[in-house]
Amino acid sequence: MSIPDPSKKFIFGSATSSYQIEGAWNEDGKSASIWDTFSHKGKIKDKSNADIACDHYNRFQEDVEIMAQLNLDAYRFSIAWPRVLPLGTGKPNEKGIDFYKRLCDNLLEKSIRPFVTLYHWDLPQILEDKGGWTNRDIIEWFSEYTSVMHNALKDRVKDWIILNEPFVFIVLGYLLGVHAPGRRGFKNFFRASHHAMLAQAASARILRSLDSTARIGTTVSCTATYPARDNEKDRQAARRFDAFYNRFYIDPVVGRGYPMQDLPVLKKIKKYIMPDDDKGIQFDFDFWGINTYSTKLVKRNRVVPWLGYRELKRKLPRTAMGWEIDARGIHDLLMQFGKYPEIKELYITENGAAFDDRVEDGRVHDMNRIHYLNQHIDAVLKARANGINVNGYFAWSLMDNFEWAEGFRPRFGLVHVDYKTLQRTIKDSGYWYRDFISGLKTKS
Ligand code: IFM
Repeated sequence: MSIPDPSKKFIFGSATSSYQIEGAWNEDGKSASIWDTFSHKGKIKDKSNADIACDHYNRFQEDVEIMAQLNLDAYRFSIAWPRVLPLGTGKPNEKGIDFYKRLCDNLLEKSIRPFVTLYHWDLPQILEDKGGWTNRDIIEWFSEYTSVMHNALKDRVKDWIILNEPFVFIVLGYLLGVHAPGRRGFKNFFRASHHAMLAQAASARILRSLDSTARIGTTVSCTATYPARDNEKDRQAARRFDAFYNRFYIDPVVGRGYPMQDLPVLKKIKKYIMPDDDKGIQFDFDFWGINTYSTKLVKRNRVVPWLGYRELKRKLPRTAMGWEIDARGIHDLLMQFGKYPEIKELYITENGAAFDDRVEDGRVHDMNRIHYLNQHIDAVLKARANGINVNGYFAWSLMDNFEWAEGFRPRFGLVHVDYKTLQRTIKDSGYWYRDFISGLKTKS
């Protein structure tokens, strides 16, 4: 069994995250994460929780079989920190670690390359009780966790992703309080942001020092933004949006600093920056992962406090999340960040759409998703043809799962999951993706 060669060929995969699919929330020594606590408090739209979710923890072999049937080159998944370090730090939980080893072994047997995300939002509750991301000690906690996971998976994994979408877990979890841990306010937001950047770079440096052949990346959520009208006011609004949603967690890492010029409110972060931190948050990643779903049209609006822009709704088709469908965004983001000289390689680490899917006679005819994927993959390949070094696309998601504060209603999967029976049904989009991938393989 060997790790598939990370050569320059374009890879197609799919992505998931631990809390959204694993279930087994308290099995085999796992402790509670902030999402267990948050959902158990009834904070989710449909009052659900992911105690069972897709029960992937107990059904991972079946799921890897499905991935093989879909012809996937790669699978991106995340580690549940409280499953492997129930106290957040200290003694590792061998049973939890063993689960990820077995998952990787199954993937490698099928020649599916594992891309491991270290943090996709399920912080151990015990660390949140000490302040979570607002406590600067998280740099040490996260570093320790990184070493434990590297030691556990070093023979099985070459591709590491440090964080998933800092914007989302920090803005929604620490500024607006609509995601776990449900905290609010600028103070929490800026502290958590800066500490996440420091912890991210520290973790990446540890991986690099432990394994010079590891490929180390991180992911960001991005939304291409366009001015509503062709005037300076709206262009400025678009720059502000871009600074906040897209560049806030990229620019400081590549040495450009927090984009305070474009969005003055970001200056508040200075209070939490200690001497030498500007170097401490930098890391020369091997690759950046872009997660993107939609685009925005914005207009200057002084009434909206501190942001100074307003989003405009368009008459575009929408997904079940209400997100407008506009495939030019994925192309334009790749062009924008692919032109950063500091960025070596890009992947689309998430892209996909939720629709109200139904199983009919054992099939799910999700033409709308096929159309969405087709358009978006096309736009990615166009950016590649335009000279951008983008080398992979991961569909979100392998299977329907727990969509955070929205609960189980939105279905993003290539595979339908019946949450009562846990039966998996490959959707038409899954078959389409399989055929699309094999078509490309036969051509190359
Ligand atoms: O389900 C999420 C995922 O966890 C992070 N990126 C966006 C997806 C869809 O909302």
